[in-house]
Amino acid sequence: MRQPIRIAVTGAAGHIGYNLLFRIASGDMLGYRQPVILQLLEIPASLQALKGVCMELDDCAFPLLAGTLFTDVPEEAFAGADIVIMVGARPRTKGMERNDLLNVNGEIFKTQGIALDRAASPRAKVVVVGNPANTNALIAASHARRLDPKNYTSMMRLDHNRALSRIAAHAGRPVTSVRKAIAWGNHSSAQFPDLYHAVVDGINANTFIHDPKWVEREFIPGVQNRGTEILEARGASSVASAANAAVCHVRDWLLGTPENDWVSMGILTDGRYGIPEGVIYGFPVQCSKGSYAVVENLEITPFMRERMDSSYRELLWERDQVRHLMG
Ligand code: NAX
Repeated sequence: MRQPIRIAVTGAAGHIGYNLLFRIASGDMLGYRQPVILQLLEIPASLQALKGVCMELDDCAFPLLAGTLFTDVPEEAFAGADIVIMVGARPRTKGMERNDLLNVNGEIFKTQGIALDRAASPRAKVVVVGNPANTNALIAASHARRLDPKNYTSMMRLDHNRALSRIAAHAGRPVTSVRKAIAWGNHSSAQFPDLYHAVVDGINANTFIHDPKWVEREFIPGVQNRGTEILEARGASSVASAANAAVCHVRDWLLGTPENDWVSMGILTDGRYGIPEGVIYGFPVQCSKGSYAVVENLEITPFMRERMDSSYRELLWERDQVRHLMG
């Protein structure tokens, strides 16, 4: 039997948490031979609910679930964690401006970033889901001393998956035929979903687009605003698809991306593709055995450049709002 992998999940009693934990414990994330220990964090007011979730996890009798702990103390949840999935965040409420949200949640990611750096495994891999995900990840990464800041990522995978699914529907092909979509930039409506490098059954996706206006009028805004569309239809935000995206993000990071494909991850910038260093930005990456590498040498047209820079400017603005929270 393999050694169990310790997975910390914050906001574990929330909606995404409830959809995520059972997927992890069943083996969907790390494979059906890999035992896991879940280390779950919540605020004190939600601990009772989290206790109930843990009771349900027990009742599943998952063969791979080697242990569960729940707590409201960040250091306890992060202790020795190999993977940290940071979902817990305050929702945006009525009357709250975007910079209020940045600050309220930024405080959480400062506190938890410090605790994480003290307590987690030095090789821990971190993915931030709680919004504004890219800037929250940046705040947590800025407090990394023992940990490698490159191991702090934000989740762009929901946007990536949304792009794949839309391309498949437009081309009239199964989603398995589509590869190499990209969600560049911020996880916000300023992201740039890119199908220009995508392929369908090995052929450039452009071949399947008969109306060039479809990309600008439907594909790009459709992916950018999908969260709002779901909120309106369901009366609640994306939950199961977000949990699924977190499963995909961690699975591919640890187990590797399929050959001749890539995924989108929010990672610390280093100047590549003309995006200056110092923000967490969505890039196409290929992963192997727990490391990732940015896909190089993709052609960037002026149309793409404009959208990529605009997403960068939004991230710069966000960073300015939370500078006082960064280490
Ligand atoms: P919920 O409000 O259902 O759950 C959030 C949970 O976090 C709650 O149980 C709350 O008690 C807990 N929490 C709050 N502060 C905490 C703290 N300091 N420490 C630990 N736990 C804390 O929201 P849910 O639908 O689960 O969404 C969670 C986050 O994901 C939100 O910020 C949401 O905006 C974000 N999303 C991000 C997506 C992405 O693609 N990156 C997509 C889906 C989702 O919108």
